[in-house]
Amino acid sequence: MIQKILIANRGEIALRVMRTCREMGIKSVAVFSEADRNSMHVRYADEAILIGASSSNESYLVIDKIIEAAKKTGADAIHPGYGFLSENAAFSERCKKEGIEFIGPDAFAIRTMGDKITARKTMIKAGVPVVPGTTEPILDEDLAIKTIQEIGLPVMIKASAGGGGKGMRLVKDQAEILNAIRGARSEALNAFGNDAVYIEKYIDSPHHIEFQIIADKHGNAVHLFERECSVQRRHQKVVEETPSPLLTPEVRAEMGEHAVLAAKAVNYAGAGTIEFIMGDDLKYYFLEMNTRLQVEHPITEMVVGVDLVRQQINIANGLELNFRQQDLKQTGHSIECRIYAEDSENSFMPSPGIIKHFSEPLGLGIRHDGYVYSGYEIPIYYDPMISKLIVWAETRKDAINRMKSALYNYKITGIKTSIKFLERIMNTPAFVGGNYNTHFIQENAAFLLGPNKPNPECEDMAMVAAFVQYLDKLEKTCIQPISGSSASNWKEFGRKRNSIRL
Ligand code: MV4
Repeated sequence: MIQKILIANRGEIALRVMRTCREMGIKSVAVFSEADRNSMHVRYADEAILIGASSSNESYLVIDKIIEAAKKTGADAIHPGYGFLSENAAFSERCKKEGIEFIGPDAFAIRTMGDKITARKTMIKAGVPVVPGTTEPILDEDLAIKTIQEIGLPVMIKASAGGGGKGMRLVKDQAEILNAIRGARSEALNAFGNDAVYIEKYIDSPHHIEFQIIADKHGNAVHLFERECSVQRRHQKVVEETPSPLLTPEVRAEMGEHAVLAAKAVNYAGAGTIEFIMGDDLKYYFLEMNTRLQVEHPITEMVVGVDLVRQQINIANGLELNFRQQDLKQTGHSIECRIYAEDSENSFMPSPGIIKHFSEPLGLGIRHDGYVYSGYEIPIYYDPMISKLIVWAETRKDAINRMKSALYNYKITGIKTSIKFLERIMNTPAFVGGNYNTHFIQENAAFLLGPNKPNPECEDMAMVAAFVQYLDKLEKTCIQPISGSSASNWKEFGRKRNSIRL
């Protein structure tokens, strides 16, 4: 049985995993970068190991350093959290080779689902509905044009190595086809080192609905119902809720069965998520599988009453699931709001810096998964999400009211946050009415963005800051962090935007 877990992550998710470790009597090991010396996960863990410089390329993404830290501390398992190495097949494989339990799926499942063309083929074989489209990479342009004529415009061209919105092109006109394919292929090659692209029929204004699944190493798999994640901005989720206001009991049951089939098709073990897109006609299609614990997992925990991290650890220990599908039900309603260190009044400019005062809301049905505290300086190097506010109530209406109240009681000074923006979402008629899709933020922009007009200059700076992380990943960053400066480097990135090759 696992005695000690190294958490190969930082921020709120590192703390989240450690809390369950403590409950289970399992020791926790934190790893941290230079920028995270004062981070809460370092203080909370039983042990902590410095693994390198601030850039995640030199710390949280370096497999050798994580493995070395696990060996040094005698950790028998590694929990990767989300992001960083969580969906890295080579990392899962390496842990196995080193005799360290990877708390997540094996390399086969990660690889199969990571390659979207292979995932589509696997789903078709398993009887899971996929978006009408191709199942082989587009190599021949004439054939592509013919195929698109058969599918019918509009279509989406997607990178097989992509996902989460990266490397996608919408094609509305016949005349755009060739440019879109060539553009998508070169973009994909550049970003992923793989230029395979495929074609899907475009589903207009879809809902994003995902199913949580867990599977043990003995072939048992169940779903823990859905999460409605249609409130997104630039492929970043902002609000998630469960149950989905859209689903009927029949469609929910059928989607759940398809989600379980999807997991079984790759001999999945662990916690995972099957993403579907759904049209207003309630027709749904497999989009991709996330082979990790997700940011929004708490709303499932609130409504189903299962600790997903405990389940992951039990599965890693080789235990059988101790419940069956018919034992699970949804009780009440849960909503999660993601709090970002960004200025939603000002084109979502990143807003790192020192937190002066921090006090989170408390009370019945309120859960706060965070990591920042008064006096903490939010580093520029990582994701700007600083916490997740999760509420539970008996009905959707009560949950919205509880969320409004909790947001009102959430006080953060010293930096800008998205709290006001989230309060506006909770007051938007389409959200309150439960009739919204992935175009929600776009369609309600005037109401959501308040009196300030978007500033194109700021949009540009926010884009650049977001891009720096991406470029960093590609080892193409041409900006050096300003060492020893307490000034916000995020703003510096904005000022230096002209020096970045985009
Ligand atoms: C689509 C689509 C419409 N039709 N595919 C965006 C993220 C990536 N996972 C897939 N995405 C989409 N794929 C077809 N065939 C629309 C989107 C999409 C979207 C999907 C889920 C949540 C938010 C979205 C926002 C814009 C576009």
